[in-house]
Parts: sequence; structure tokens; C-alpha cells
Amino acid sequence: MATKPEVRATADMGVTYPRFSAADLATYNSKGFLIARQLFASDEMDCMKREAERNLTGAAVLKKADRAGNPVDLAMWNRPQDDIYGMFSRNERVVKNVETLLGGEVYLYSAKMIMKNAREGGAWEWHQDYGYWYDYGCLLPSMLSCLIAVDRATRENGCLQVLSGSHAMGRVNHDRINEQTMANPEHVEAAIARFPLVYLELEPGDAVFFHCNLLHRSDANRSDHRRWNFIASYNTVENQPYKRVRDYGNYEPLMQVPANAIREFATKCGL
Ligand SMILES: O=C(O)CCC(=O)C(=O)O
Repeated sequence: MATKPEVRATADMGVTYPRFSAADLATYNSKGFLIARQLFASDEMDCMKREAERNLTGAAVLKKADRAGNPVDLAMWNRPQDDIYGMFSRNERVVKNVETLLGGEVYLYSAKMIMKNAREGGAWEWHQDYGYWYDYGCLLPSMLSCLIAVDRATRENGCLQVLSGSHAMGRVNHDRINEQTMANPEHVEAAIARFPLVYLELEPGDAVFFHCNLLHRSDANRSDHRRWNFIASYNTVENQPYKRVRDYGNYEPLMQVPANAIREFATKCGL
């Protein structure tokens, strides 16, 4: 049984890609996350990066403040798209592996680009994604996110941090702090003492699949290097919200695109 939460992947021109095994699933179930290195190749990431730099500006960007008042910029998509972002969030390289981890048919719950710009991008407080989604009508934590590094992510520029194994705690209460929602501080303190803290340093194209109850956070970006990442979140079809609370997260069938869809789309659209 694999114990290291890393799956080596190759993303070559023939687009071979890793399919998570039973051992990977066991690792994911025990640690709450799994890393797939180079799930996407650098030319594919460059297509997303170019598009994002061109069109994620102005009104497309939501600005939230962290506890210290630093801006946390993000762009969000409510449904699967036919654009470059959709070629990633609908890509079978991601979705087939998500189905393995969640054990059934899934749909895209939301997608976002988290934009931590150099020297100003704000921090994220400790939280579980299910801390939000439970309130949005999802009865079960049969949900996860796939974070894809657009830029290199390091400790200095505020890479994602996780408490390995903390998803086993189940959902903890969350409180509103400024414009973010934070897991109850007493539980967080106890969890930090109990579960190993892991900094997820990533190269562009690396992906991390993480459980919706995994406690995670990230520091503000104090470096000269931008740190953007794209996060696609998935829910099982049977766990679709029992009520409509938000414009996102509502069930819509997910039309998967083949592994080579990014390059084909880029060629077609001249990206
Ligand atoms: O990108 C980050 O640093 C954290 C984002 C995050 O925690 C979230 O979107 O839930």
C-alpha cells in the first residue's frame, strides 16, 4: 500500500496520464490528499496562464480582504465552461481520477482562480471547504477539490498548507472572520498539535486532490513571485444540494473532455 501521498505522472504529447490505483485511494483516504506531479504539461499551463492574464482583470476579479486587510483576489465560475478553464475542469485527467476518489459519478461544483499577487496577495485562514458547503445544502462530505498550480508555489509565495489526516475529524464549526470563514480556533489549535503540517510546494502543472474536510490554509505572499492556482471542486451527483442556496454548486451534468482537449482547444482558438 502506498503511504506517500504522491502519484508520479507523465503528461507527454501522447497524453498518458496517471489513473489512481487502489493503493492511491487508500493513501488519499488516510492522508486526505494526493499529489499528481505534472498532471499537466508546461505548454498546457502556458495556455491557461496567457488567457488568465488577458481576461481575469477588472470586474472578473472578486476582491476579498484577509484578516490583516491584504487583498485576496479570485475569479469564480459557477458552471462548467467551453473555455480554456473548462478544458481543465472537465478534463478526463482530472475527472476520472476524482470519480475514483469519490467512488461515483461526479459533477463540477465550482471552479476558481486564486490570484496571490507578488508582495500583496493575502492569506487564507484555516478552514475546511465543507465548512462552507455543508451550509449550502450538501448533506455528505463526498466532495473534493483539485488544485492545479499555475505558477510555482513555494513557502515564500504562500503555497497551500494542509494538516495531513485532519479530514478524519469530520466537519468542525466555522466562524466568519472578515470576509473569510475560519474553522473554530480551539479545534484548529488541537488539530495542529495532532496532525502533521505539510507545505504543498508545487511546480506549474502539478495537481493536488484534497478532501473537503481537510484543514488547509495559506500564508500571504511576501515574495516577489506571483502565486496563482486554479481550483476545481467536485461533488457526487447523488449529493447535489437539497436546496438552492448559491448560484454555484447546483447539479449540471459534467461533459468530460478528452485528455488532449487543452492543446486542441488552444490550436482551434489560437491561444
Ligand atoms: O489558494 C489558496 O491559497 C487557498 C484557497 C482555499 O483555501 C480555498 O479556495 O478554499
